[in-house]
Amino acid sequence: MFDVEKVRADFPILGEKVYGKRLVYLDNGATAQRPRRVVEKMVEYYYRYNSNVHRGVHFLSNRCTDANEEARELVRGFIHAASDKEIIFTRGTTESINLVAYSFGEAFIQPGDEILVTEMEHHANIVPWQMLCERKGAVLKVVPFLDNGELDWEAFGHLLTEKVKLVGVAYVSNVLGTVNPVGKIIERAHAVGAKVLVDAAQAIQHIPIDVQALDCDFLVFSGHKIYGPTGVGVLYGKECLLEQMPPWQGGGEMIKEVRFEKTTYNELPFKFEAGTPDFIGVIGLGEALKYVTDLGLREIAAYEHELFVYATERVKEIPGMRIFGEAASKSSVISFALGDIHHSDTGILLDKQGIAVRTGQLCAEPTMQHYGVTGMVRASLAMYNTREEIDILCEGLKKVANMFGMK
Ligand code: 7TS
Repeated sequence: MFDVEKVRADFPILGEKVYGKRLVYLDNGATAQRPRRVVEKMVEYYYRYNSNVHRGVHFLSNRCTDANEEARELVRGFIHAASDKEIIFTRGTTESINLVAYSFGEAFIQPGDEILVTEMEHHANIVPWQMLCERKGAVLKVVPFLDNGELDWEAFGHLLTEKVKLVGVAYVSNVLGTVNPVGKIIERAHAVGAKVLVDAAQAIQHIPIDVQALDCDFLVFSGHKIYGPTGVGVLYGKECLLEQMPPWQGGGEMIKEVRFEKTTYNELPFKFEAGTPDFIGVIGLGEALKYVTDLGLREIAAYEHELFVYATERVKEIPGMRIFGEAASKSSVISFALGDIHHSDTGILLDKQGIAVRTGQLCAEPTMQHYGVTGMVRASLAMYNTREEIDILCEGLKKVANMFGMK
């Protein structure tokens, strides 16, 4: 049984008040909160063991190195990768995608090749590919989505030709909440020889992931959306591909031998981890994954699904409500407009009631353009949210509607 009150007690911030009102935090898609044990683990390492990794002979350095590599093993196990060599630590989803766009691009992309992304991607899964296309004379193609928020499967079929070398797709859209059929996409892409990068930034915290079962070539996520620290993220890549890709940053730790005539590179995963990494962040991420694993991702997913269904039903009851994205398979995100009230006004008036939501373009301008809107209001749920908080959101929205004279 998932005990939400017990989970909430692990997150000190949830007991905070804003403007004298109890905080209702519904901006988890932007960043989730951290449980006490993640912060405490990091504090412990800062206070007792801090020392640079992979280079010391002394006790502290070895302790941090071991903890850093234990965290790598935790990530490997969490996403069921075949080897620790396939787990690269980065600053986050954005950096992971940029790494692949640069390095995969250098190794595999020729003029005229195509990169396929979807219309519902976050900017982080659009702009690095545009930069790659500009650098290499490749072409970016876009799979549209239908008004209900589902991918246009027919269009995908037409666009997926042998020219496509890589498909970049969000597992879960940060705006529409759509859970894309990544397994099917990967199968189809592989049939024409294309590789697939799965952006799991909004999936890792909600859906159990097995990269070997999915057979994805790359999968990326950020620590801070799965109750870990900011400034650390993961790139999973198949070893055979990572082996063929050049390093994207040069510096300490990514080398085997440095000579002015020629430098040779370290083995995986270190080839892609130049410089001092955020090892305390990595250790914090490992603790966050342990925390989630202890609670049980399946139990979390079941609780969140039930809460999401309740939230969708309640929000829909509000007169003048327009929800963007009603895919058959959806997760944890409800983006909407309330009548013709500007999204910022709705957000600010909810904020005054202690309710934190995100407003604006949600780093997904093409998705906004699809619906012809300048922005949306988004409530995004985490495992510690409750039905009571959804009720507070709905009451808050009704107050906003009243203030604008909506019936
Ligand atoms: N991809 C998706 C699907 C995302 O939702 C985000 C962040 C990113 C990539 C980038 O992650 P980062 O950790 O590197 O910044 N999404 C959001 C959001 O929806 N609101 O704020 C950040």
